[in-house]
Amino acid sequence: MKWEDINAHAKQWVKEAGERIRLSFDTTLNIQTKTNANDLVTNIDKEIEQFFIKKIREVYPEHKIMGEEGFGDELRSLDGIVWLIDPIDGTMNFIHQQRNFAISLGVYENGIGKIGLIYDVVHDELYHAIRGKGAYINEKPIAPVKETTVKESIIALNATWVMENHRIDHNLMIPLVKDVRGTRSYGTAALEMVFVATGRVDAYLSMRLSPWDFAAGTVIVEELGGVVTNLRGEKLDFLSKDSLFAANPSLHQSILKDYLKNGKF
Ligand code: 2AM
Ligand code: CA
Ligand code: CA
Ligand code: CA
Repeated sequence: MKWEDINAHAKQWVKEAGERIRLSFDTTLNIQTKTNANDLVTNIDKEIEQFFIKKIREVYPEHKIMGEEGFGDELRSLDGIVWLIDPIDGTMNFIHQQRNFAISLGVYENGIGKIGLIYDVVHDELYHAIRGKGAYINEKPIAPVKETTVKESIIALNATWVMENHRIDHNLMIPLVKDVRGTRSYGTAALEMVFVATGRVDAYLSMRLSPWDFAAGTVIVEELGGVVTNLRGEKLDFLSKDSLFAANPSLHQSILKDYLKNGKF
């Protein structure tokens, strides 16, 4: 019952936050930069994170909160129940396109993902899962992921990772990009994980993300039989930044073995 109750509250708050974001399309955004000129944040990112924190604190004062915009708690562990919140995932898309962004909410207990919600605000599509209870798009169940081979797969990754990059050996990505059926870049980690869950893409790779980017998506992808690790094939810890590699099981295995095994990620 506990997780159903938390999930019901989370769904209600996510819908309300989505309505606030839709209303913000008619207002002038206050846009600021964070770590670099292309790392953007708006007043709406901050307001939505504060909205969730207020709601959670009212109903679940004992829960802890990790939010991208820093209004939550400073966590040193994932003990207890922790909400991992990304108020707007895909802020650049939100600003430039008014689409291709989502709200991402994960609820974890002692580091284990229990609930994942990803709300595609513009399409009014709420992807949600409770561990062990199935995954849904709105109220419709999502089918388990299908296995694919590299040559019949579409993979999502950002084009910058295929260019020369100080963090990785970019030559490693070139054969993979050549061998797959196609590549896509959506600019929103949360929705890219949802696309793995629904089979719209077969894998998603990213070099560096934060726990709020992948917490909800991991619950949804794993509930449907997909595999989520970092690019070294190791489990994520949901307290630290890491690379990300989500895919159907057979594709995950073959990409790790045939393309990534010598990578320095
Ligand atoms: P964000 O929009 O919540 O910041 C863009 O390719 C994806 O990477 C988005 O999901 C974005 O989340 C995430 N991301 C993580 N760190 C980022 C950074 N420093 N700058 C821009 N996007 C970042
Ligand atoms: Ca951001
Ligand atoms: Ca994000
Ligand atoms: Ca964000």
